[in-house]
Amino acid sequence: METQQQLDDFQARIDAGEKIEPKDWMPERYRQQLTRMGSQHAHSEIVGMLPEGNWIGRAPSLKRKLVLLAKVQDEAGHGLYLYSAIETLGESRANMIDQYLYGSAKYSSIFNYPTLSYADVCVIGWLVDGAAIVNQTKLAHCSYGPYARANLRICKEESFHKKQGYEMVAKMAEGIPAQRKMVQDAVNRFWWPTLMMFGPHDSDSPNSEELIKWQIKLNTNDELRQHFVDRVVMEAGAIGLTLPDHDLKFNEETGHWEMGEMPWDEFWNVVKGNGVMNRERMKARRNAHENGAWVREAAQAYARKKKLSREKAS
Ligand code: FAQ
Repeated sequence: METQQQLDDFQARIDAGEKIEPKDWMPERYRQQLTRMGSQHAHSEIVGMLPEGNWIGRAPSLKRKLVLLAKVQDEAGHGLYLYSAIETLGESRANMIDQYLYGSAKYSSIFNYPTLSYADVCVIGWLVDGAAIVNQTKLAHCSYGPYARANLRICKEESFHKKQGYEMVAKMAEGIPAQRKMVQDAVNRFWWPTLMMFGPHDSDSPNSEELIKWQIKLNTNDELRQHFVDRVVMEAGAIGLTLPDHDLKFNEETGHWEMGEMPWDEFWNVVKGNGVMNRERMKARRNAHENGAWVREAAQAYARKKKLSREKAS
């Protein structure tokens, strides 16, 4: 039973900007919400390796292959930081992974779109990593210590991802007409799905109020989306690319770029598992998990053997 006093003391700690650590008392609902959101974040990083991994063997030069290989490997690392952080809330990694591969846990909608050309990889670096940074820079200051620290580390690597993406997009944008066409086409296809990464409008976001009260989220979905749009409009203009939103216009009064209405039906369709690539992504992840069972068993057997020999020696 949680007493009102416990809840009030907890809220006072949050309001004072204190970090909550794994052994501290916390409301059960705080634990559940963080486990839900943080584990979905971890799953997204892991699924997120698939669209770009598809292009490692086909990147146009050794340099581009090396950069892409390093980036995709970083995403695996981000997944691991996040699973480790969320495990401290009491949920086992095996359960979280089970929930996502065979249960109802979600992962980011953006990874259910195909990567049709190499320009898609460049645009993912610029836009998708760019959106992830806007979101995660805030999460790096969230109230739960392990999740905040994991996001801080992720952001350092993610900012390299974004820079390499923008550099590639800029190079293509100043290339021959076929390259400019290819990169503009990638921007056109990824623009709206990238904006959907920030989640539904605030009025349709059932979790935001609670998450903001507990400083798990520091900003609403719409606030972060706006921040991202304001930044990207300038970046696109600087390299001569257009964004596929005819309603995009600058509001002198607010100082923000107003955007058109997003294709929300498409968003909910993808979230419900009916996007172009949902089934293929899940199949690839389940296969990888099942085919990797022997590696996990071998690693556990090795750890057991090491433990036994340490115990014998002491
Ligand atoms: N996709 O009430 P809200 C990356 C669900 S990492 C799918 O607003 P909330 C790195 C939501 O779960 C990208 N589902 O939810 C990378 C909820 O359903 P539930 C991932 C979505 O939690 C780059 C329902 O809709 N980042 O990209 C989405 O307050 C390049 C109602 O929504 C994170 O996960 C969506 N886009 O806010 C890797 C960051 N949006 O669970 C490779 C942490 C909403 O109640 C290459 N997460 N839903 O059944 C967050 O900041 C938040 O969870 C939001 C959603 C903002 C995503």
